[in-house]
Amino acid sequence: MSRAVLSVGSNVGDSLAHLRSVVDALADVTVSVSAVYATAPWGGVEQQDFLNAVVVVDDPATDCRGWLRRGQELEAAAERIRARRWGPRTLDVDIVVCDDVRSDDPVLTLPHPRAHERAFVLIPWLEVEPDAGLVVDDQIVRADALLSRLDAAERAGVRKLDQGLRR
Ligand code: A4P
Ligand code: MG
Repeated sequence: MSRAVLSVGSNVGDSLAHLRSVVDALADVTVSVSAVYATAPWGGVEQQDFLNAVVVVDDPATDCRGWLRRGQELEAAAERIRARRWGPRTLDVDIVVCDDVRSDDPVLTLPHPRAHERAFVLIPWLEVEPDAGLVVDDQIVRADALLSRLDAAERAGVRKLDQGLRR
């Protein structure tokens, strides 16, 4: 059994519908869903802005690998084509944390190795879990402290929208 924080993102096609497909598919196991945020692209690839959100899930029948698998099934259902690293995509489902698991396995690295430097993950996560914390360099650090370390420009690139994901 496990509880996971999922970061979902899309910048190709009907992005809101792609994010909703995750919330719809995981409705039975969803604990909380953040607002939707329009976010400037992270990672240096010139591309359209993303929509991002965070979904917290909890299911006795799903382990951490299971969340990865379910995320990849949803990516496949959104007809995601793996082209360029950090490039445009219909749907990306990343596992930010899963229970207290720490792993450097490239198939499932936990916590997600770049979550702590991404305002598009930290801002929606803090909205649903204001006391969230994350292990970075062997130390647990509050997500709000991680966010305050980022450039102001990075934080300003994450803007909350009025549309929600739950129906
Ligand atoms: N993998 C390992 N650990 C994890 C984990 N914790 N969660 C493996 C999910 N997957 C994990 O991922 C490559 C491999 O990572 C998978 O096979 C999985 O087993 P991928 O999704 O196929 O490749 P990718 O997404 O192109 O690469 P990467 O490094 O995962 O990219 P990211 O980190 O997902 O970044 N800017 C904004 N504003 N918003 C975004 O959502 N997303 C990206 C993609 C770039 N810039 C963005 C956004
Ligand atoms: Mg990914």
